[in-house]
Amino acid sequence: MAPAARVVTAESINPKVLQCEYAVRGEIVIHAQRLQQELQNKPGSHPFDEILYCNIGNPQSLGQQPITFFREVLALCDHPSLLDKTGIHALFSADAIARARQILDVIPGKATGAYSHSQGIKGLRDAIAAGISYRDGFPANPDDIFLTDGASPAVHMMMQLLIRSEKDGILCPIPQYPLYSASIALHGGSLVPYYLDESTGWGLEIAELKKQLDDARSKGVTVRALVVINPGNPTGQVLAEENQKQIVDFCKNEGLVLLADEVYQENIYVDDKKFNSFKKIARSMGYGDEDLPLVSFQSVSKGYHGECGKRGGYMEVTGFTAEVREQIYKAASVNLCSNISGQILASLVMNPPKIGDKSYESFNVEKQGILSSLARRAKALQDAFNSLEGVTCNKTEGAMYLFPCLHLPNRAIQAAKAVNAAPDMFYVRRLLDATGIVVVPGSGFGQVPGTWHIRCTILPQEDKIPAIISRLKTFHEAFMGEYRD
Ligand code: DCS
Repeated sequence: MAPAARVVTAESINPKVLQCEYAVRGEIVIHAQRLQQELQNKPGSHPFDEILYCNIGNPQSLGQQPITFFREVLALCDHPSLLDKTGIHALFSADAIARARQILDVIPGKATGAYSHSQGIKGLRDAIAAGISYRDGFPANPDDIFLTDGASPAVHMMMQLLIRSEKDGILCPIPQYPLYSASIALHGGSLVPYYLDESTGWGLEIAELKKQLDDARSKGVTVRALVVINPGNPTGQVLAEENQKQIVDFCKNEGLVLLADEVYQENIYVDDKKFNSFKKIARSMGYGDEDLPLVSFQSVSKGYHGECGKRGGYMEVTGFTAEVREQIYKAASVNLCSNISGQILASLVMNPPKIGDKSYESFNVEKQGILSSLARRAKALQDAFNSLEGVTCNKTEGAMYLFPCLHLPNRAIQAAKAVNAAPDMFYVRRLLDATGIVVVPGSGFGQVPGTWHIRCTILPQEDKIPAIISRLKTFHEAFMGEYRD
């Protein structure tokens, strides 16, 4: 009997799914996993003995330890009968015990295994709003907070809300973190690119925003929102306050929703830059709720805590009408609720131990230890990239990545063409095969046509960095030796 025709084929699924791309977990990572399997099955089968994953911002997968206070509170919330055990004070710090009790008191039924309110547990939203007010010096409203399973679902929710057809556009930075391009593709909208200026440290120019906006409008696209990632991914720049004010004014004047991706707000490595939330900037300019629709995305995945697998985060939604807010709430309620551990972590991230609390000192040692190590790693890798022939690398002021530019010789570009690969993919593939180092080609993030980049995280543990640098240098010299024009 002839095999039955398959009911679902690549041709018959939603074309928007086919169209969507996500390079951070794309082809090169699949190849790396294959190499890892080969190394396991046959040690010595490659010129390296381990795969070094510098492709994804996933700190704990590379050995970063979780913050003790956060995990103590989580453990106690998840297993509250521990709180009644004798000897509990020998195992957990007094303020973690107090915090867990406080959190359990605001969870209906004290049960982390129960669904919560679809926006997230009210008492945790109160804590997050208090944390935002403390950070910004302007009030925050717990009813504006929507707790989510990380920032990703929050971004999808906003795209779902704003995109009606391919005639709706979203202004996105190029290079950008591909969640945005993927989400816009999945929701059937149009990505309107604005280019960050590499020559000025990935500057965000208002003239460029205006040019791209006018261009999109002239093609009949209704531009609905502007995405700003600050600190930047993959570009690592931290916006100056003046620049942020210009961006706020631009959105206000042009009638755009400002989608502020602020997930790297704790990851700043230079003394002359500081994180300012867009809400703080807007409020400091005297703009209230009615002046500007603004969404701020925050996540437990990044910062010094890097709790990616716990899937926690929130969006703070301001400047929308009550009617629209109801619709956002309805969309959130279709998912029932975000996971409770993630909700608890989001409340902790926004309200960590304070000076005077029992855990403060040890907490601060852990936090500063991680952040200062990340700053050293960023600097060491940045210097290494800049020391390579034909490579220039802007400073990583914040976030978790370097995005060096590869000025590749023509012969390398031709060699890439001959195997049908983009030149940055060709380089990344050769790097992986020779060294086991996994980075992502710049094309996955978007780049000025004709320029080639790679994105490399700063996350491998510090003791691995010298070996990574030396492998990188050896590889690059050999590569240039082979292809130099
Ligand atoms: N926004 C930005 C700018 C990000 O970099 C990420 C994750 C997210 C949102 C979503 O994270 P969560 O859903 O976990 O909150 N960064 C990806 C990256 O570039 N590497 O790893 C993941």
